[in-house]
Amino acid sequence: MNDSRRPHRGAAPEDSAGAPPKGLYLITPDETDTARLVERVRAVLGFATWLQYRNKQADAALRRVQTEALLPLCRAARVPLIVNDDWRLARDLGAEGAHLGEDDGDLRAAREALGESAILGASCYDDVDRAETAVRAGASYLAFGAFFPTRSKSGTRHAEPKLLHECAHLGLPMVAIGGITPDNAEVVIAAGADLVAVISGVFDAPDPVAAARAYRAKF
Ligand code: TZP
Ligand code: MG
Repeated sequence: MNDSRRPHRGAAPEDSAGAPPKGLYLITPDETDTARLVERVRAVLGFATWLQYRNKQADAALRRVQTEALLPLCRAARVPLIVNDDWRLARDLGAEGAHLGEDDGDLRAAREALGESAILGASCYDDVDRAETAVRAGASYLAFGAFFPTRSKSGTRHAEPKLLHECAHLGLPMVAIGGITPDNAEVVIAAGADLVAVISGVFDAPDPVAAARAYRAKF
């Protein structure tokens, strides 16, 4: 279903033909019931290009348990697993990558620890300078947003689609995040987003499978 998924640890942010990844970058909801989390992810994982494990309700022990639970699922589906916030957890468990925001430590240190082939994402919010710095520090992709209102994160900075145009020359895959629905996804894709990162649009949808399919169909 998905040509840009890579099967192994150390997946580079491109497919076998060297093309940038495209599609749905699914992000997990704040689900503290691990069995339920696994089932919710399992139902829609086949539509995802990448999965990010993110859980702002979980403590470190639960995050480890949940990452361990998701890894075999992702391996079986050949979807790279990217751990939010914590590159050490990604390294310790052999996940394919980590996603770091401004409070999550040094990108360069993460790159060094995870190796050249890890998928290393940088939150760049609404900030071109931050994106340029992330490129130099070894990011594999740049995430921008929030493009639209979201209830999944407070205190977001608003990004305009034109930011994606402005950052295209940096040459890394660009991820758009924040309130992205199947209806508004086209706005950010047309502006240059390679992937749309989504939590509630899939996991809070009345029919998560239909929603995931709808995002996938945009690419
Ligand atoms: N970063 C910026 S907006 C956001 C994050 C993690 C939340 C995205 O969630 P949703 O439900 O897809 O708007
Ligand atoms: Mg973070």
